[in-house]
Amino acid sequence: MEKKAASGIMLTLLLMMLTLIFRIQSVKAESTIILSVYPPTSTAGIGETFTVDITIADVTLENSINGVYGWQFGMSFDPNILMCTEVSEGPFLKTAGDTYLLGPKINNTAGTIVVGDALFPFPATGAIGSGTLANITFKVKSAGQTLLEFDKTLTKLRTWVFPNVVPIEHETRGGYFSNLVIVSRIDIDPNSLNLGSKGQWITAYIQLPECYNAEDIDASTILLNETIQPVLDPKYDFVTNSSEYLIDHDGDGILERMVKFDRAEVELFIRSQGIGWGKVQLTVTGGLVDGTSFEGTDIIFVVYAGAGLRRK
Ligand SMILES: [Ca+2]
Ligand SMILES: [Ca+2]
Repeated sequence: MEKKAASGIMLTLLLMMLTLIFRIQSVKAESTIILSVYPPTSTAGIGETFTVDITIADVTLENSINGVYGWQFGMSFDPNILMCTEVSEGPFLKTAGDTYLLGPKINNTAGTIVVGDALFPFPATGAIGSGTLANITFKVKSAGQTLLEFDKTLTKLRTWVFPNVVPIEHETRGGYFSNLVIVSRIDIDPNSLNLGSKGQWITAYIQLPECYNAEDIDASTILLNETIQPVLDPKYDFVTNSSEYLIDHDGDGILERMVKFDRAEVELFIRSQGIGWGKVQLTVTGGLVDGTSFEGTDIIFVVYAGAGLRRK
């Protein structure tokens, strides 16, 4: 009886091994497992902190052989710009069992992080699906930009195929941090604003320095004097049609991003500053899709005809 049971187990194991070998050979045909920094771009002011997730996506029993049993990643950043203050374990691996976190080893002089995590004891199957491996918190030391880059030799995924620990193929996608403020040229139309007069819009043309592209401006981040959002309603063609919002208004050969602000809102803001006549400095701020900020100012003249004069 015992012998029969033992040979039965052996046969099952043999079949398992054969299946696994077949799976190992077919790994490349399956979808790719991707480790990423999320969000891919971050920004924060000096002295502030921000957190990124290290995520894993699309682990299946096919592309990981038997699920993830352990992960490790190495990451580098510019230590002049950022300081890593904390690395904590994410929930992904715990979905398959108890885990043991190795590290983190944070070096804020070199700008490196190494951390690992393993299932212990080994369950029958590792973690599959998508999720977060770890959360990394950085404190911003100075203005600048840096990649949050995976160290490919230190970044590993492992599965377990009895009796061996086997590497899992994967790809990595690093992140990017920037808190640079690039000075841009802003032209606001009209040049003189008659408070109370008719007209629907105040238009701003934003031209970035040459190494940047106005196309990369994220309109939803734009603010006039840190208060007023531009019109973003997609019912307007100038919001959705790039041939309307990307134009070379000043004719210097470089495209500008055009946005329109609600004229009544801008007027209300100017009045709330107690300005009825004279020069007003308007500042336009915003961000590019990669997290870089821009800022620029223009001066317009406010002319106020006065309520009484206008009415009759
Ligand atoms: Ca102007
Ligand atoms: Ca231009």
